[in-house]
Amino acid sequence: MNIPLLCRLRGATGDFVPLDELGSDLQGVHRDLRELESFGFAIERHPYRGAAYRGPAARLCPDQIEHDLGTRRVGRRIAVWNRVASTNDLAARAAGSLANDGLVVLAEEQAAGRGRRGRTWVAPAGSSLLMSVLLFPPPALAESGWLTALGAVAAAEVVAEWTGLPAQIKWPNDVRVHGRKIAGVLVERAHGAVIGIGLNANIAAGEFPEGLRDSATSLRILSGERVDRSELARALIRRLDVWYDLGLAQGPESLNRPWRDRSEHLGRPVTLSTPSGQFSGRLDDLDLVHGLTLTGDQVRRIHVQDVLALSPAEGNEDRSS
Ligand code: BT5
Repeated sequence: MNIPLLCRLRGATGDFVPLDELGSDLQGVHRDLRELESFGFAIERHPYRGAAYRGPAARLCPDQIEHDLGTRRVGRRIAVWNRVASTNDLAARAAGSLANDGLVVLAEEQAAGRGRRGRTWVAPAGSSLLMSVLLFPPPALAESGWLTALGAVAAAEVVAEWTGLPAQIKWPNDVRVHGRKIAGVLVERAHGAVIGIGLNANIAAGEFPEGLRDSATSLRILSGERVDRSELARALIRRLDVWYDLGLAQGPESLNRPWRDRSEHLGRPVTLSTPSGQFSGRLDDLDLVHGLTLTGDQVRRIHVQDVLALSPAEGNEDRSS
């Protein structure tokens, strides 16, 4: 597919581009436009004025996602599937080969999308980003707490950028806007590590199952517009790559700042469940290496891996699971 031509049309922000500006071989330009149209891109043609971009394809476009991606590791290989059980399973299956480090698996639909502890992830076909990334992290980055934070930070940044709204991380793996969940992260470890991310892109309010209507949201609901999921996938892959690359170069601490900045809980009263009991206090610091600092009757440091659950100790803001 001629993606540079697509980019040229998109760059004209709705204006017509004369066909001779799209290439010197006019027959070739017509062929490339037909190919884009038959994939599903909306292109308007005019006999004299040329062609104008009118909207993205309804399905994910692998060529568009890969074009000029510019990442070092995440997205070195990209596989787009129509319907799978779970993208996490496909990514895990590719872990037999180190050459698949950075593999991104995307699907239009999951027959058995999952959350943590046997919960399900709901996404009408073609509505969301359902993405899994296979990585072979060095020991310092291999903790599931770090990998979960990586997925959550990257997803929150993309949501904030695309909506202009504050996107925050609810411990440990929810990305929320105004208290409603827009993305979730599921890290699974086998040989290698799989970071699974579900991000609600084009789900309309009425498309959520009854039980999620008050707790979930999507980019479409927040912005009032359908989003181009291929561009969204590119943005997410790039953010994952930036933070992972920084982690490789500078160590796990490098994710602390964005993780703290996006936390819903920092500076607030929380209750932590740990193997040695429950503790309440103000969450004064979040550090992926040194743990959580809780100030209550005394100051405690609790390692990220020892936090079984964290819940707000004030109000009733905890609307998603
Ligand atoms: C998660 O689990 O939030 C992790 C979700 C990870 C999904 C991705 S999609 C790609 C990859 N392949 C998979 O099979 N999974 C990953 P958890 O914290 O357990 O939250 C699950 C709960 O979130 C459910 O029990 C619902 O209450 C809620 N939920 C389900 N679908 C949702 C949605 N689309 N939007 C908001 N909330 C949802």
